[in-house]
Amino acid sequence: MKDFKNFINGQWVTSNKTFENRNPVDNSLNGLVHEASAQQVDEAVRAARAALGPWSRMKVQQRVDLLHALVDAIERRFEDFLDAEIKDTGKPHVLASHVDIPRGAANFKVFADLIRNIPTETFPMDTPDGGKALNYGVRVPRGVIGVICPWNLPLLLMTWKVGPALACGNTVVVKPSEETPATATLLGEVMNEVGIPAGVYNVVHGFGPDSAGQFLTEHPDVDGITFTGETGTGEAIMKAAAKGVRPVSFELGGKNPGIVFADADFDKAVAGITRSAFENSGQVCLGTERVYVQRPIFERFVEALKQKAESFKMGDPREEGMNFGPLVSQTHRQKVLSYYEKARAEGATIVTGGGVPDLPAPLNEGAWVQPTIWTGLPESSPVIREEIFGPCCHIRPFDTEEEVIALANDTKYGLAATVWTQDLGTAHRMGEALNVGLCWINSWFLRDLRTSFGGAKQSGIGREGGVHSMEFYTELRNVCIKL
Ligand code: NAD
Ligand code: 6OD
Repeated sequence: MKDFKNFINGQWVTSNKTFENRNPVDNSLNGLVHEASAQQVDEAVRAARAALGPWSRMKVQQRVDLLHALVDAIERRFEDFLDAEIKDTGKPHVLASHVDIPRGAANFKVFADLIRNIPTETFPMDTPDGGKALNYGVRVPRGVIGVICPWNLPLLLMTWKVGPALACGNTVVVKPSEETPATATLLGEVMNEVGIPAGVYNVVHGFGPDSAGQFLTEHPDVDGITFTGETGTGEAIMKAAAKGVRPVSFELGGKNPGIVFADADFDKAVAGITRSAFENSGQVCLGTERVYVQRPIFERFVEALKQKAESFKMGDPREEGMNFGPLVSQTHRQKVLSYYEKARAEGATIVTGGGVPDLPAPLNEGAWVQPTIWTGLPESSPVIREEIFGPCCHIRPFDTEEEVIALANDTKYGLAATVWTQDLGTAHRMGEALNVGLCWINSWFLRDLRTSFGGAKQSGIGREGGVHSMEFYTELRNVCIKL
């Protein structure tokens, strides 16, 4: 059994208040998490503040070398990270080993490389007295960054923020999700191993309200808050950040459309929507919970997706061939099952699933639900309007491009869309018409880390990725020199 301690100023810090961390595969106990007190969060912020000067003034090449050493160390301890992530989330080995952990390392590499190659603007100017002046931009670190993370892709989403933050010369205090403390804690060990100075990376464990999340976001010495999670939590954090007018970067919820035109490559579209609806058991913010299929292929598509959904293999995530895991927790399972119940009560046609799978002990103690497909619900249904964050989707037929654009955009969210068509004109028109931050055509979750990432409407504030991350993790200063 593990003890997940706070990592403050390079030291392991215990708390007299602990809570259990359970494996959602079978509800077995992974370990105890040490919940940080307000005083411990304050110590973490102070440590980050003290480390800020030396870290930000360190030669860029030295900082870059340390981050590369960190990448090497994550790769060396790949199996430890894999084991921690699988135990915390129950996600299949194939997913954690191909997506989560490699991205954990890549997030440091990409931003370490980028930081050496960022141009800033210059504006030579004529002055009123007939002379000359030169304006140029300097990017300086924002300061101490509070990083609040969700549980669905714990290492990937945490390092997606910590990578650019550290590369730009900031220091961080990370509050991982209470559901998934393991990889953020392990990263502390690796930080010490490679010699990242104490206080540059700190981890405080706990919950949101009246716990480490609130203590961190309300702390007056935190200069900026980057958050990934639910839109409602974003509202609470925004209120906390308003005190002291601290900037925020938000990656929030979604209710993303998947759109399949009749001219799409049918098999690729089915495979693509299978991934976007069910990967990570639907616990991906970019996932597709609303599918719109053009009428001529509607029946065939529903049948093909049903077959895919019924072919997933559930079980021990480390076993060969397992490709579908449980939800992250019993609490989240209750939420997802409540939508399964709502769909039934509203008279949806349940194409497949709709309940809990019949699994042998000890898996029957885990947080499993069946992959589920519905048809026949009105667009006004909460099942179609609200983010469920489970392995489920509703499929509806459409006739025209204009109609599907209106359907897809009729939501308070605007995170992502996936569109399947072989017509280049349709592809371009959809890329322009869909009100989202990310539009994938004939693909889904295909990531180039230099591109912008973020959501429109209530799906987020700001963009991260490549040079866009510099907008949040640095302040741009204009220097004007009269020559
Ligand atoms: P959540 O909002 O419940 O929790 C996220 C984090 O916020 C946790 O660490 C939690 O402890 C903390 N928190 C909660 N209340 C807080 C408060 N008042 N003050 C400070 N911190 C607080 O989200 P979740 O359930 O962990 O993750 C699922 C959600 O995240 C979904 O809505 C999903 O769409 C969203 N998400 C979005 C993206 C994106 O890139 N847009 C990516 C992944 C997940
Ligand atoms: O790929 C990324 O950078 C990213 N932020 C993915 C988010 C996935 C959400 O669940």
